[in-house]
Amino acid sequence: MAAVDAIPPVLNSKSEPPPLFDGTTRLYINLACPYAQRVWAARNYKGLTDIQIVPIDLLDRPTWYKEKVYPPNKVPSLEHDGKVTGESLDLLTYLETNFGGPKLLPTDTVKKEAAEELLKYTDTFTTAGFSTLKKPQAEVPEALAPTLDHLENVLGKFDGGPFFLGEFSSVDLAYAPFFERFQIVYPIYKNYDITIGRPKLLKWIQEVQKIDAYAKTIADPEEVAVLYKRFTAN
Ligand SMILES: N[C@@H](CCC(=O)N[C@@H](CS)C(=O)NCC(=O)O)C(=O)O
Repeated sequence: MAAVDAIPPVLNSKSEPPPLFDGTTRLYINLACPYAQRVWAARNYKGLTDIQIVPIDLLDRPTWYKEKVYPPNKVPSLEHDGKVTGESLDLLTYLETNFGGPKLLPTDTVKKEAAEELLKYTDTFTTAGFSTLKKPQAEVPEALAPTLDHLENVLGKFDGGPFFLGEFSSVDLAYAPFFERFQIVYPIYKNYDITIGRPKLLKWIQEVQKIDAYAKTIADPEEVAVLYKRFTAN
């Protein structure tokens, strides 16, 4: 079981902004957002506790977030060195380049190429995952098979562990929050287990969720189920 870190209060439309651009590094997230979770878990893994976590209520968003922090009005975003940047995959690289702690991206050429390809492929995977939630149940296994089978085959390509590159990396963090959610919602809304016949994926999900830095970011499964109902056609 992961030690539970105290999560700061969620800021909403009634909340005052933090003292912006005072030199503090802040990671703005939403507790249910899989994109933000990627970066939050990377921050934990690297032990970057100086990066303050600022959870935002996206359904009752503070106006200052868009006006003063991050005009695209999405999470995650990172306030660092007098500027704010976003996009979860870019932020994974940003953390790697600008902060210390254990590395999450490989330097080895072959693994670097594999990482780039897999990070690029996350869009294909998330698009398939979300669009298939809207399909009739009978069409689900076939619609998801190409992406899930591709990832099942990629796993195990490298020795050294159950992770995409062998060792744990940003690639795992890029996929894990979405698998976490799809593994909850597909059985409920589509009577389909995404890991059936895919033992490497199942093992991978279990192993990622054991990593303390990630475990501390796992969403409440009941909240995920309720939230994702709107992505289904049910
Ligand atoms: N491409 C962005 C996507 C971020 C994103 O869509 N975040 C959602 C929450 S999970 C959001 O902020 N939605 C608010 C909105 O679109 O207004 C990333 O990778 O960071």
